[in-house]
Amino acid sequence: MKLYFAPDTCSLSPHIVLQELGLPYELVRVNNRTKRTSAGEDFLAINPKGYVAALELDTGEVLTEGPAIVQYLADLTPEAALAPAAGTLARVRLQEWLNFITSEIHAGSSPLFNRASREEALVIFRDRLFRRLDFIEVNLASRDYLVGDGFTVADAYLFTVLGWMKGFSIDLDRWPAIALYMLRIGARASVQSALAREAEIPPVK
Ligand SMILES: N[C@@H](CCC(=O)N[C@@H](CS)C(=O)NCC(=O)O)C(=O)O
Repeated sequence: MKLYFAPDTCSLSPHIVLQELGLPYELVRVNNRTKRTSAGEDFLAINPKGYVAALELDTGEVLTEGPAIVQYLADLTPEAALAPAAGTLARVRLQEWLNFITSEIHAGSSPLFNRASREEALVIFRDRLFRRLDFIEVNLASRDYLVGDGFTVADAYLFTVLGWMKGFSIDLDRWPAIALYMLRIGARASVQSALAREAEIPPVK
């Protein structure tokens, strides 16, 4: 499999999952501005949506959308228990979290990345994001992981998007359970290895 990634983006989530599962993969860096890849390809020909993450399977098919990619990967190795079995309520709980993360935190923080956003709009988006973080805080106050007793793909995704908050000058220490969670997940070997492997690949022009 080939994972198309860009540093400091949501592609870190499937990358962490690949590391957790110990599956073989090739890493291809994408320049999100020029849409060229480290392999010299036109990324738009691989993912016409033009964004990472994209996972090319050994069949040549390309999967996009982070929540779909991580569930596909988890189901390749069910014994790793990175997602409850499909068809169970526990799996739907996982999907409930993945959807919350993708729409409320990932997409919800997009305006904060946008330099053209007006100050009044930013205040509204920050306030909404803070309320979502309050909700996560309540949940993490009584447990170490989002779903069940162990690390799942939802944790890989939440860790990834919460990692952007520092860049928005949002100090996660305001939410103590989240701050501890970030330390706990960030210390995992999978996270460290994924970050190290991404740093090894030079920028693409
Ligand atoms: N809905 C997509 C969104 C992916 C996304 O937002 N990718 C960003 C990085 S986090 C990106 O590559 N943006 C570049 C662009 O849109 O041109 C998903 O959940 O995978």
